[in-house]
Amino acid sequence: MKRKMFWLMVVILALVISACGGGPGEESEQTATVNADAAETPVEEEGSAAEAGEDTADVEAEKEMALASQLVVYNWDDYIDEELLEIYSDEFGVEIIYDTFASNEDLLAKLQAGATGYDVIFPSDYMVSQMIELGLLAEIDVNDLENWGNIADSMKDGPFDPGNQHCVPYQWGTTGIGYRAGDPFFEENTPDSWAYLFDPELLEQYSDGGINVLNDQRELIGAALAYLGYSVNDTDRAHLEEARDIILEAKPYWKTFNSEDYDDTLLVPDEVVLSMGWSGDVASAYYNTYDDELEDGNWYYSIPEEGGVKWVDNICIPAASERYETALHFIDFLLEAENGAAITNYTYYASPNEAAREFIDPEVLEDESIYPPDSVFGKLEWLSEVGDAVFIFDEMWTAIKG
Ligand code: SPD
Repeated sequence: MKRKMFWLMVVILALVISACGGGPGEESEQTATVNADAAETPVEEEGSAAEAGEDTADVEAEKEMALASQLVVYNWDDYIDEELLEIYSDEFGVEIIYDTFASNEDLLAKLQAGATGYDVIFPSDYMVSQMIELGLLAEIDVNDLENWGNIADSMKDGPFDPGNQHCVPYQWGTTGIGYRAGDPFFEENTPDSWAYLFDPELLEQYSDGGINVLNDQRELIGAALAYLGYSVNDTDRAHLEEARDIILEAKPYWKTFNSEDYDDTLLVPDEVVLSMGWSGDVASAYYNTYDDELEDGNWYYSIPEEGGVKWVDNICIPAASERYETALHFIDFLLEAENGAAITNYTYYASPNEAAREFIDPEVLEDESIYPPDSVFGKLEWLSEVGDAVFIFDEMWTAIKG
């Protein structure tokens, strides 16, 4: 593409993106940059060697020649060992532009607003179904992935993506409560119920120390539903209003809504005493505060007795990606056993990669807050897509955050 034409394309793309709106504040700027960068790679680059009909004996080399020069990866915050990105770039000559999102709903909003530059994304279970229905995901054939066999059978063929026709599992975990180990109140009282987030009488006793909740509508409303004795996937308006009301009653006792960097900015520096949290983030706070002399960390994790959510995040290619082959190649790289292990050793989330187990730190594999026993795992629910009730969830969330 001629240079002038290239810049014209970037300007047009930037105008289209700003017209579509990419989400509030900083994030939309970040996306515009990402998209402008992504647009730098001409579409015709991918597969050009094959198109030229070159006779190459070495199939691997041919594959590598066909890779695009850039790949735009959009993931949850702090959810990969970034060294892996460097290794991939160095080994295959593909520059990775890496961007993060805060929730499934933010990711969806970004794609629906017309952001087209992303090549690899990481939605959770229920969001995968929603995105498939909306036609936002490209189809894949897992037989094209050399490392597909590394994935445990129990993690394949999830109800949200039958036959893994769109995505492969990335990491899985649970949602519970993280609490400060040394706090005298929690030494006497283990927060083993969602009441510790929602019951004002309990909250009175420790909210001065700070409480954080996940800034995530399905998760927070799901926890309130579980506390009330309903399914986390309940779509009955009256039940959802009850959930909204107990959240509004508890909200004055909460200090922050944070699901992005709460482990590093709130838990580790003791800015709060209790936080709703995802298993790996709380485990990460535990290991990052680990004291060799005490042989203990400062953050413990508990899964409430009423039950709650178990989840699996997935690696998928947006339908609008123009670097499909490179995205698939990158996914295959992430599925290599050593790489799967490097991800879990970094994130402290459980890996669906069976072959990775031999490379995962034994203390992580043995940690029941990361790999819960069947007796605990069995009483948890997967979040599922809620159809049109998504509008009721949105309405409740607006009232909660208002
Ligand atoms: N810090 C990365 C956390 C990613 C967690 N994804 C959880 C989604 C659960 N619905």
